Amino acid sequence: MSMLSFEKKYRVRGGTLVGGDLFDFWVGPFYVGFFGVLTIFFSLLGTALLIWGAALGPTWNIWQINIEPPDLSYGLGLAPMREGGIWQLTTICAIGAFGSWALRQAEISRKLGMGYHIPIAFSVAIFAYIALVVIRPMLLGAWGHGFPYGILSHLDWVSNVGYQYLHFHYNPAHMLAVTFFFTTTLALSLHGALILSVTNPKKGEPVKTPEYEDTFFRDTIGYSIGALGIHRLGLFLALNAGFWSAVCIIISGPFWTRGWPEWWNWWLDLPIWS
Ligand code: UQ1
Repeated sequence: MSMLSFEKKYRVRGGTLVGGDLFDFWVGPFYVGFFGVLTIFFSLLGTALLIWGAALGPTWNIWQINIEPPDLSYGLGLAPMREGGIWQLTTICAIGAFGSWALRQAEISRKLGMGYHIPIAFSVAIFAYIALVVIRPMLLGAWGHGFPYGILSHLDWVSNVGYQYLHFHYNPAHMLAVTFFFTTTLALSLHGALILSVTNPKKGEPVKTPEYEDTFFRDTIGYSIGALGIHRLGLFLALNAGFWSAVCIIISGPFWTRGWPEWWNWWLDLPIWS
């Protein structure tokens, strides 16, 4: 089926999560929907807030623009706009935009009769962001523990929070997250290379069959995970990368306040060495 006749068949009303036919239409190639409208609303408002915050600041240098969260003394209360309120409203807009985007993905999945894998995967990325700017600040008792919105300033925040725990690479959840990130790149590079190698034959030669894919890996490592399996593995690796990233920052402060190298003293403290 050509793309044009496919779209005629599947671009039909229905499958929305709220509001029935409200906003159930397309603009050019884009599905709009209630959550498309919400995404645009939150994105425009959030961007306007960031531009306002930049206009108040000392620089228009794109690298140095910085929108700070409120001072720790404001605790979990609302701060005046110029003293962190802009950061607080921007955070609400960001969560609103990301959440609406995930729900728009869910509506499109429903329309197409597909699984919800894409919005679920995206939700894990949203969870990692919410861990940084909502969950950890609430557990620590102040919005000021959120990270600042700026290209260089957020890098400084990551560096400073890392050194606050002496050596973040000793954080066991951070170890898991890093390992999952690297393994994700390994899996995707193997998979991408394998698919391109079998689907780009020399001129005049046919595309190779899945048996070639399986045989390559059986010949090299004695095992092939299979065409469906590699995608299950890839999704599992990527979701775990995001999940353990969120865990590693949530436990830093709320559940462990000393240096992370010291956490490993549980090993030296085992009653088996004497
Ligand atoms: C694999 O076994 C496989 O099945 C044929 C793929 O599918 C196309 C792959 O892309 C890759 C990378 C593998 C190898 C992966 C493992 C974990 C053995």
